[in-house]
Amino acid sequence: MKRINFLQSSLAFLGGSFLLSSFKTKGVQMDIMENTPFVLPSLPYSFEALEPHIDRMTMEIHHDRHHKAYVDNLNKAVIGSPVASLSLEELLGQISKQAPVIRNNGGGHWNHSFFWQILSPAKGLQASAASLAQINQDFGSLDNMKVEFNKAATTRFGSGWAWLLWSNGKLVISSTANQDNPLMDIAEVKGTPILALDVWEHAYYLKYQNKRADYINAFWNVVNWDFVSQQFDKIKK
Ligand code: MN3
Repeated sequence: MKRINFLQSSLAFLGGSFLLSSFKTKGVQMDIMENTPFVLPSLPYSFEALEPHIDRMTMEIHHDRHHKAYVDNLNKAVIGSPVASLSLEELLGQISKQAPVIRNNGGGHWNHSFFWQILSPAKGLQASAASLAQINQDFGSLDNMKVEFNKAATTRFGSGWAWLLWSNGKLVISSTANQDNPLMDIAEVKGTPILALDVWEHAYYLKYQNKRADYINAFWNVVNWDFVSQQFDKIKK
């Protein structure tokens, strides 16, 4: 009998409504032959949906090759090991005890699964009143938050991510190297992300080449503020 109870990714992504709790699902019981405790989620929109801000080919390669490789390599690394029974978030919370291959690919899987939900082709989305009030309290204004976020994204040397996260009772900006994230016990700034931007060159180089700042500016046109606000609301509950 196959006992597959994995991340329920396809369900979690229905309707563009992402359930972060799916990442917490302790459901990696599986038949060892199945070999897939972690699953590549579908994009909740088409590859070209974010054009002209993020181009079709970048999205296709980014999702189908880069993200898939993180999932495949993570599965290979955990199969048959005691950590195969942990949820992804549990794994990230004790990443200091894990091999680099799990840190890199586990982070890569979580970060990209989150990032696809941060993006949306929908026009006119806005931060909720509650999240906007918190942003105003912690940054002065939405524009100031963006300035600080852009700075973190621009100045992250090499490959990494920029974050807006809830940390110690307030919203803060941080950036991490490679596929690290604020959920990891080794993170300099730990907390719960509500907004993220991938600043690896693979995320923008086809369209923007070395002009990372142009990619960062374009990103704000495709932010899914509904999703961001939902992440904030979950934290405040
Ligand atoms: Mn990437």
